[in-house]
Amino acid sequence: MNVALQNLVPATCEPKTHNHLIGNLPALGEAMDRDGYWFFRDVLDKAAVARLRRIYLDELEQVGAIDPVADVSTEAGVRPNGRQPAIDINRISGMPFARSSVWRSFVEDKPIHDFLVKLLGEAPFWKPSAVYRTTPPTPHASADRLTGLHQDGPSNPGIEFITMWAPVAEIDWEVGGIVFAEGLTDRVNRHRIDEHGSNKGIAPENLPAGSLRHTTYRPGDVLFINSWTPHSGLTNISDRFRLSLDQRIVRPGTPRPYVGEVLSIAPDRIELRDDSGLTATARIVESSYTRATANDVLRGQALVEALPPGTRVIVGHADGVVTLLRKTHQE
Ligand SMILES: O=C(O)CCC(=O)C(=O)O
Repeated sequence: MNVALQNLVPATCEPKTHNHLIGNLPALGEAMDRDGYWFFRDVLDKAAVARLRRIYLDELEQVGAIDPVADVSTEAGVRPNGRQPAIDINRISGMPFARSSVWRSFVEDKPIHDFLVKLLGEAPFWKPSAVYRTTPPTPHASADRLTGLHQDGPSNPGIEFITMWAPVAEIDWEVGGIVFAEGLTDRVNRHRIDEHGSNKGIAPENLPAGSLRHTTYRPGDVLFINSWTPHSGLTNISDRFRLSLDQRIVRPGTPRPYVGEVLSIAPDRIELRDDSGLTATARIVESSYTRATANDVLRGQALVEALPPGTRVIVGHADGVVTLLRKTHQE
């Protein structure tokens, strides 16, 4: 990369590690509220991560993006074979496995489940919006390497959650992965808000200098991000795929959203069957953040058409009013 472009790439520092807090729920809660993340080194069972990686690699092999890896170690990642698959392989949403609950089999793999229960003090309640990332090298995609600085909270109001982000193979500075701002946890919506009320990206210059964190993420490491913490993916300027998984957990002790299937929907109300078997109705009002999977707000007929009966949705709610209505994805 030439020097002028290099100057646009934000400077980052190493994050803290929070391994010493595991088992201390109050201290973990304070760290999440203060630092805006937990970063744990080498805590996830590597065999379980390797099983997940195998699924990613099978998919990439199937679409012809990599040559068979056979028994070669893939912890450090895999290289594209130079062929151009017919589908977009940045996220595996178009690939067959995205339609099955691969993330669920990973988090229910016993050592991973046991770690999560120890960490949270209870079994996780998932807010199901999984993203399987298989980013190929895209060296010229963005001069500052940021794919979109954002907070997860403002587009999911009424739900207290943390994002779990795990490398599936090694992700160093060139492979990219994720950058996140330390210490920015105040509940301020830092996005530009467009005329429809949709949250649009955060300008990097609005973050305090020196706040961004990045490290070489290795299989076994896992990052959890506060929903108010600004973060962004980084473009991949390496010669390997970036392989990672992200999913969301409702913060223990906070109200759970409905997660279930739309029974009926109108511009001002939704009725759904929650996965617990309960049927619920909630009113959609001006302040409800209503969307599909992208952050763009949908209203009226556009909303009704985007979420027809049978659609799986997540509904944040308070006093019978929708705070968030959105589609789940990749369950
Ligand atoms: O992995 C990335 O590229 C970004 C992840 C992210 O923005 C998220 O999980 O909310």
